Amino acid sequence: MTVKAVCVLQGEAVKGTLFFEQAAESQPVKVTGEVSGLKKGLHGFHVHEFGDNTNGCTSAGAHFNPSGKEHGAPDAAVRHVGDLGNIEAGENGVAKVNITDKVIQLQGSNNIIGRTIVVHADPDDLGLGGHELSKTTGNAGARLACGVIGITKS
Ligand SMILES: [Cu+2]
Ligand SMILES: [Zn+2]
Repeated sequence: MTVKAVCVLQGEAVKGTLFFEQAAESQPVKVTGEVSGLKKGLHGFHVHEFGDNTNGCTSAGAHFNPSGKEHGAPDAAVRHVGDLGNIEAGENGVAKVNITDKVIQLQGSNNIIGRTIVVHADPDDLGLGGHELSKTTGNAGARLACGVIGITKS
């Protein structure tokens, strides 16, 4: 069964809309969309644990990590479920998102629906930066925008 979801990112300057689609539980999730208002370059892009934005993006908690692993790159063997790496903004501050991921799901055990997407100020070092935060957050800095992932019409 195909499941579709959407996320509207809200921040002070950064805005965006993301679309999620998964054709079946055994299939990867496609994430597409656009984020604007960014500084040129890489920005950490994650699913955080809670679908709670009551105190802004802070309330979303840490990276979605149901199996208690270390932070890593999307293609690494060891990663948080929520680790989607980076998105890259051009001169115009817009990042086009086109990600296919085999770990996040829209159904079953690693379901991200009801959780929060966060876009960060700095690049995610993918766990390799040697900073004290590399293995937990990728040292991606402030939370510029966030939004809860919600089910949409299939
Ligand atoms: Cu994050
Ligand atoms: Zn992580």
